[in-house]
Amino acid sequence: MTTKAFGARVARVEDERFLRGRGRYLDDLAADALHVALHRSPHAHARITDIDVEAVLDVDGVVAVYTYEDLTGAMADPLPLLIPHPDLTHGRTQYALAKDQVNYVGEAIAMVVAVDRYVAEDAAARIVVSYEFLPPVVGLDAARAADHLVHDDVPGNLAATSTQATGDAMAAISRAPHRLALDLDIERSACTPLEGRGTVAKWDTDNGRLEVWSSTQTSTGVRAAVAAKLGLDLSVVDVITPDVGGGFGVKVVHPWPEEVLVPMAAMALGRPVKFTEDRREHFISAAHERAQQQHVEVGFDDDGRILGLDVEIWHDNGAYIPYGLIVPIITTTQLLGPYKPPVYKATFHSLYTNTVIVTPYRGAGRPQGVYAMERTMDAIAAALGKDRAEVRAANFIQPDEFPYDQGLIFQDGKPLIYDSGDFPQMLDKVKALVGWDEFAAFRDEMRAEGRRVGIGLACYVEGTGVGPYEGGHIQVETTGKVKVSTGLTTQGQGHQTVFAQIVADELGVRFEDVEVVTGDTRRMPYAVGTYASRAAVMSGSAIALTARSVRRKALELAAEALEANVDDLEIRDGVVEVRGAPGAQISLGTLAVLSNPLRYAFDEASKAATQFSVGDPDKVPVPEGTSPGLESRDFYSPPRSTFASGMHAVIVETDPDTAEIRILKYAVVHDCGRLINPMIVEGQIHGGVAQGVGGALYERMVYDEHGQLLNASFMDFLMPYVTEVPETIDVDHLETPSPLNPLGIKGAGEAGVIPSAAVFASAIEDAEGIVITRMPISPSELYDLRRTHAGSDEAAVAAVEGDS
Ligand code: MCN
Repeated sequence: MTTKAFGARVARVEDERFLRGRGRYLDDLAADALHVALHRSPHAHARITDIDVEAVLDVDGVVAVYTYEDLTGAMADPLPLLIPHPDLTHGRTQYALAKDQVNYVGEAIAMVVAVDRYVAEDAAARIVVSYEFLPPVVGLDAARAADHLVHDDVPGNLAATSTQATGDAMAAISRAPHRLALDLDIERSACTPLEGRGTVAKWDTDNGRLEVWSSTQTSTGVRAAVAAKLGLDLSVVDVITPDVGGGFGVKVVHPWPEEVLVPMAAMALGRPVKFTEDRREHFISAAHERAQQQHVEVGFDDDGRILGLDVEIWHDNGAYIPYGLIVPIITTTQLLGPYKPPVYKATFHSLYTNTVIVTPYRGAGRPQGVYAMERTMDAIAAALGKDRAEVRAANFIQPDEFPYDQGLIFQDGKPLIYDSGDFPQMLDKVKALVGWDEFAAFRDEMRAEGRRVGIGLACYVEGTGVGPYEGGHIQVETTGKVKVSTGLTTQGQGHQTVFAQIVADELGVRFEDVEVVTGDTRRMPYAVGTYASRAAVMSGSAIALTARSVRRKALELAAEALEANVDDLEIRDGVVEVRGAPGAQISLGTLAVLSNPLRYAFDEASKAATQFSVGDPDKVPVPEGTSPGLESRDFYSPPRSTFASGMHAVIVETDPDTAEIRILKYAVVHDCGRLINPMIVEGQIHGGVAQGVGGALYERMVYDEHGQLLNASFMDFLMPYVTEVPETIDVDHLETPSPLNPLGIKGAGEAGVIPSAAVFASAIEDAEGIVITRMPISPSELYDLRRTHAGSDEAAVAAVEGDS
C-alpha cells in the first residue's frame, strides 16, 4: 500500500461542483415534465363524504386528476408498514390518496397533473371535498386520555406497548438507599432539509421501462415499492438518486405517496411527470420526530451509582406508523448510554395522534433517550450534592468490560452488545476541552460582573452501522481510472470522497483516479440505504473488501504478465511493480485490457498490452468460476451494530433580564473508531451540533387543538442562524477501533445532534438553579420558569422523593 488517503483530511471532491452551482438536484431534472400538485386535507380528522373534481377538468393546462377511486391493484391498498414488530399490534398506514378518512392536516386526497406547477396548484385548489368532522386527537395528553380515537379500531390510540427488562427494576429501586422520580417532556421538531422531497418518472412506452429519480435515502427501496405497487417486474424499473439537498432521516420512508403516484401518472400519460415538494408541504405532509413524555424512577447509592432504573415513555407516532417502532425502540435501548445500571426496565407506548407522522430524524430517538438518562444523572448529582461528572463516572462501563452486553434487544433485532469504547478517558478529554475543573472560578468571575453562566455535560452511546448488508462494485477501466459504485445514497455526507480514500489505499491507486457513484440501481441493484450512520461502516467495508478482491485479481494477472511471484509485487499509483526489479512493471489499465480476452486494440492501453501475454493458450480463456474484466462486486454484512460514543459539554450564559440564552463554549469528544476523514467527521459533528442547538433552544412544531400546524413556514419555525450556532465548536476524537468490521470504523453522521437537549438542559439548570424538565426551552419559557420559581427554595429539588 503506497498511498495514505485513509485518515487524511482530504478536501471533499464534491464541493467544487456544489460551490459552482453544478449540483443537479431533483428539480433540475426533466424540464419537459408535467407537474404534480396535491390537494391536501385542511382538516386533522374527518370522514370524506364526497370529492368533486368537476371544476378542475376544464382548467386549461390540466392533463389529469386522480383520487382514490382511480387507484387500482396494489395502488388501492394502504402503503406498506416497512418494519413490522410483534408488539406493533395496531399498525396503520395511509393510502397513497385518502380513501374515506383523513387523519392529519396535509394528508393527500387528490393529485392534479398539469403543464406546470402553477396550473396544477390552482387546479388542485378548485377541488371540493365534503367532510364529516371528527374530533381531533392532538398531543400526547389527548392521545393518552383517549376520549377520542384517531382510528376507530385502535383502542386507547395505542399502536404498541413494548417492554424490555433485565430484571425487576422497581424492586431494586425500592431497596436502594436513595430514590428519585422525574417527569420529563420533549417536544416535536423536524429535520427540514434544504431540499424537500421530490420525484420524477419517465415511462418508455416502446420498451416498457420505467425510470424514476427520487430525492430519497433509499433508491433500492423506492424501486422495489414502485415495482410492487405498479405491478412491474423489478428488472424494468430503474431508480436513480440525483444530488440530494439533505435528508436527515425524512427521506428514508418509502414509498412516500408521491413516489408511487408520480410513476403511476407517468405510465398512464406516457409523459414525464414531476413532483417537487414546497416548504409548506414539507412541514405538513413529510415527517416530524422527538415528541415524548417520560417518567423515570431511579434508585442509587451514596456514590450516585444506579442500582435500579425504570423508565416509561409515551411516544407520539402521529397519524400513521409506516416506519414501525424504530424510534421508541432506539430511545429505550440507547437511553443507557455509557452506563451499566444493574437492573433496567423500559416500557414505551406508541400513540396515534391526528398530526403528521413521526419517523426517524437524525439521532432517531436517541436525543430523547439521552435526555432522560442525563437529566437523571444531573438529578442524582443534585440530590447527593456531588459533582455531575463524578456521578457519571461512577456509572461508566469500564474499558476492560468490552464487549459489554446490556441484555436488551437493539433496533436491528440483535443483542445490544457494545463492541468497544473508553468512557473514562473520554470524560477526561471533554472535561479538559471545556474547562470543567476551572469552571467554578469562571462562574465567580462572571458573577462579579453581574453575569450568569452555567455548564452542562451529556454522554451518549450510538448504535451505528446497522445491517443487514451493503455492497460495492469496482471496475478498473483500461485508462486506469477506477469506477466505484455502492447502492446507498448520499445527501451531503461526502461519500464520493471517503469511499475514494478507501479505494486509493486498498487498491494502490491515486485518489484522483477514483470516481464514486451512489444510489443508482442501474449500477448497484442490491443495497439498503443511508440512515443509522451506516454508510462508512457498511459501504466503506463493502468497498474495502471489493477493492481487496480487485487487488488480488490484478496481482495474479500481473504475476503472469511479468512472470513474477505475487508476493514480490506491489501496487503504487496504479502501477504494479516487481519489488527490487526496476522497470518490471505493468499498469492497472493494461491489466484491465489483459483481464478481458477480447483483445481488440481499441485504445493506447490495448496496444500497450500486446507486449504481455497472460493465460495458458491450452486453457479456455474464461475458466469456470472466473469472470472477465478487472472488476469485482462484493458485499459486507456485519454480525451486529457497532457502537460509537461521545460526550458534549457546553457553557451557556443566561441574561438575568431578558432570559436570552447564549452559548459561550461548546466542546465535543467523539469516538467513531478509526477516522476515514477527520475533516468530514468534524463537518458532520458541526452540522449536527447546529441542528441540536435548533432542537434544544428554538425549534418546535406548534399545533393548535384543532390539529392545525401554526408555524408551517421558516418565518415561524425558528431555525438557528449562524448567529445562534457557536462560531467555534471544539472537537476532539478518541479512536477505539471496532472489532466488527475490516476497517475498525463506527458511524458518525448523527453524533452531533444526539445529546443537545440533554446538554443544554444541564447547563441552563446549572446557570439558573431551576430544574429543567421540558425541552426545547426558549427565552420566554425560561423567563416564565423564573417567575414560577421565584423565591421557591424547593425548586431545585422539585422532583426528589424518597430519603435522599
Ligand atoms: N466518516 C469517517 N470516519 C468514520 C465515520 C464516518 O470519515 N469513522 C465519514 C463517512 O465516511 C461519511 C460521514 O463521515 O462521509 C458520515 O458517515 P456515517 O456516520 O457512516 O453516516 P452516513 O454516511 O450513513 O450518513 C447518515 C447520517 C444520518 S443517519 C443522517 S440523518 C444524516 C447524516 O448522516 N443526514 C445528513 N449527516 C448528514 N449530512 C448531510 N450533509 N445531510 C444529511 O441529510
